[in-house]
Amino acid sequence: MAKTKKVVQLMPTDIKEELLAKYPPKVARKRAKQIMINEATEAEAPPEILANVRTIPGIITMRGCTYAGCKGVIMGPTRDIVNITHGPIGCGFYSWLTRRNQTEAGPDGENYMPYCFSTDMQDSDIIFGGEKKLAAAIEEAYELFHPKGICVFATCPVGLIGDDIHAVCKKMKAKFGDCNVFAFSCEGYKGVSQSAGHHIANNQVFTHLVGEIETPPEGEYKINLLGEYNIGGDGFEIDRIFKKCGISNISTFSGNSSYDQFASAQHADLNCVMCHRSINYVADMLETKYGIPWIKVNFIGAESTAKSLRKIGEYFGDKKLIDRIEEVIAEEMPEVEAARAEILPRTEGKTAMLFVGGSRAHHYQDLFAEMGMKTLSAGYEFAHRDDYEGRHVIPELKVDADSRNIEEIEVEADPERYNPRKSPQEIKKLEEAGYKFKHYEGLNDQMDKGTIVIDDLNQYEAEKLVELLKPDVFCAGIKEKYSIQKTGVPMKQLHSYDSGGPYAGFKGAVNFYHEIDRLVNSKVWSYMKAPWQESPELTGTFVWE
Ligand code: CFM
Repeated sequence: MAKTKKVVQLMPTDIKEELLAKYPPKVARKRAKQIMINEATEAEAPPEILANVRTIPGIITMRGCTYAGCKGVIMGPTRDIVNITHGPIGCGFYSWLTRRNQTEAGPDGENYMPYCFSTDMQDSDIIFGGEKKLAAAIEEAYELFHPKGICVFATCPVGLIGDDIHAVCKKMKAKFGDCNVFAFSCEGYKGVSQSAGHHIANNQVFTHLVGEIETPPEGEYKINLLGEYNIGGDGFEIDRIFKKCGISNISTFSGNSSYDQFASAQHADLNCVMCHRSINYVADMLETKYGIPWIKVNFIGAESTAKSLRKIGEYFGDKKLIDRIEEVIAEEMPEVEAARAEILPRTEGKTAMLFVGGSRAHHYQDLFAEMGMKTLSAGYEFAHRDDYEGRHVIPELKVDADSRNIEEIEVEADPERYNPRKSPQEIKKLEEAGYKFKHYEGLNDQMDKGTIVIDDLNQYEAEKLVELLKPDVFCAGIKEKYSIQKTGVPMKQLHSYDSGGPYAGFKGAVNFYHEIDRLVNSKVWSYMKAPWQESPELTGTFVWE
């Protein structure tokens, strides 16, 4: 199938039409608003995209649930908090080490990530209530491990039967005295996707954990790295670079993190936001409560890494740091350049499609651009309009019933600890020199005119898109992997990295160049023939025949 010629003559409007052709009229109308032809010109903004709305029932979405976003994404990578899933065993089991967030066990060796803690709800708990069982599970975890923190996650049935998990946690916290126990109302159905889970998780971490440790950690040029989850060791590579530059990373939210790091986050002087979608709330709250400004960074791509480091240097404005950052970039780049020079003749002009979560479909375009590859189509599973169109649309965002379902917490300046790290004059001076605080331009801005941006892409549209545009590589997740490979197109998982990584930072870029080079230049998928392609009519016999 991959041998079929690319249909280059198709216009983006034709492609959109093809994607919608088989839908009933009502479904087609809704999907049409989520499929956007990027027509941005300097003067006019591209058309609005419909995002963060419910998936139409019956459509096989790529999305996950709210519990996944809370327990798996935000809290999952923290090693020394015991995470208990209150619910049937499946929710705990399927979120057990399935996201490749790596960790170091830390100097104390306290690492609960290999464990799967669940209350294993049964029919009787659904009928008579599961609060007693939850209290017993918390008690058992405390007695076995004596952790600094225990977190409890609600699954769908917990919300339906009305167990008061917050009251149970409060009681247990008071009982223990030396263990921070708190809960998340992150029932899977709570929002339209895992994005709701990020919000719920961040609110609770901010309320119950950030600011608990008063003693400032040592180090110069203190930052927090927000929205980096150490998938495939990305965070290790970024930390290696920070260390080399002399930048102290107080707390990563939440890759390779520990309880104490979250609890000390208020001591940083700058927040660097990687994944805007999952964490921009925390950046805003840290600014309002403690006076820490935030900037957007991206450590995916060697050029973007260098740019982000320079941005950090410029913020602190200290010659020692600025010079050191330049030295580090000069030391790291030759290896990157050598790898790039080697692969470029083979990758230049190839094409990619990226449909991932809420930030990677954008960040990875930098890496592909470094390889001379063009992104034909991209989109997010669960991003909001600001991740596509830029933060300037935030005031226009509609609050619907689904977003109202998620608690908004009121944050105020801390009467004692609020300390603006930069005066309004200093901020103004930096901004006049072109520096951007609280700024994210979104995915659309980077994509070429005529490319197609699609929100909440589904199984059917993914296959159709590949059939029509035949990219050289398709990037998404495990649910998409095999159906795409069966069309003869190589598929790269950008959630779990297919057991690979890191891809962040300088060393990560080199890894990525080599892997993508191998994928887009291998013919193996184009030799594939599904059984029904060889003999369309399958016959079978019963064993006793
Ligand atoms: Fe942020 Fe993520 Fe992503 Fe995300 Fe995710 Fe992930 Fe992702 Mo999978 S926090 S939005 S909920 S960058 S798990 S580390 S890869 S969908 S694009």
